[in-house]
Amino acid sequence: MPETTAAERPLVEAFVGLGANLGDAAAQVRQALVWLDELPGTRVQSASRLWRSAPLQADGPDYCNAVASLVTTLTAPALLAALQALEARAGRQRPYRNAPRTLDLDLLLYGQGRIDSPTLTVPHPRLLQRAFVLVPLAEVAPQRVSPEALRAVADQPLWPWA
Ligand code: PH2
Ligand code: MG
Ligand code: MG
Repeated sequence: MPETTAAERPLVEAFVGLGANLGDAAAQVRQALVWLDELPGTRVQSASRLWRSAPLQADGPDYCNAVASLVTTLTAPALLAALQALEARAGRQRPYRNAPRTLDLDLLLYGQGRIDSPTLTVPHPRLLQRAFVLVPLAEVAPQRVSPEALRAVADQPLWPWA
């Protein structure tokens, strides 16, 4: 079978979590939103506000977090590879697990898809544990976040980025 071309593939709505806590974190998150919109076959439909939170199970400065809603013809593995390339473009280093980073781009949701491969799990496995993901996700896709899910992380402080 030949591979499908982008024109043949359906448009899928995907959600990406953005985070940074090294350098000018807010500028890097804003730059990443521009880069996401430039990916092949991809448009940023909307973005949440930028949020500040303390590192959760991690160290370093406060994080700047946001969530973007995309429509894309990229497959989930192709989108994941594109996100990793953008992290590298932002100078991301990985000295140890959950180290402070210039840019983190996590694929949170890919349509209604469920993916469990060695390299990709969708929905993101820690989605429901993190206020810094659920609160901005609820801004761009309120129907994808239940009030119970928000209540369960309400003890994690989060502030609009100044
Ligand atoms: N990302 C992590 C670990 N901890 N904490 C906050 N506040 N924001 C993040 O984006 C974050 C984190 C691993 O990716
Ligand atoms: Mg992450
Ligand atoms: Mg990540």
